[in-house]
Amino acid sequence: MTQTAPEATLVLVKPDGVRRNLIGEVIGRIERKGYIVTDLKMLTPSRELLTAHYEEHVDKPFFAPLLEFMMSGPVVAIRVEGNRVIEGFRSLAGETNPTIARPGTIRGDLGRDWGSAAVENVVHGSDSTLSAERELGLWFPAE
Ligand code: IDP
Ligand code: MG
Repeated sequence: MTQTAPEATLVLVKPDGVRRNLIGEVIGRIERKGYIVTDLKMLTPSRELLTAHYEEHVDKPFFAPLLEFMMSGPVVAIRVEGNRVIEGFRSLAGETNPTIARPGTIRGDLGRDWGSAAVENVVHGSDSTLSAERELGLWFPAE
């Protein structure tokens, strides 16, 4: 039986998740689902990295607060592998807005509206093959 190489996605534990000591909780859910962590690092991202990462949102009204939030402390960047992991992690993460994200999801169980200008929702996950490749290249550049 032939098998294709597993898909990879970029997961970020955002600054709110790190501040609230949820790194292990997020990684635990990824691992219990059966996906494989293949690379990981902690860093406080630069404005340049975040501008490239969130390029599709540069013209949105929430872009400036989003960058301030994402630069407000360390994040954990994780490369995760598995068949259909891009879609699978988005499903684990739940909807963008943590107020209405379904219970059972990371954002639904662990997030809420804290009244900040940027939506704080614990995690990021790539939304397509193209963005996963682009984002993994930004956060885990080849040496
Ligand atoms: P996603 O993270 O679920 O893919 P996107 O629409 O790509 O959601 O937005 C990127 C990030 O920007 C969100 O995760 C959230 O932190 C923030 N964000 C999205 N929409 C808003 C908004 O309307 N106001 C403030 N922040 C937002
Ligand atoms: Mg997105």
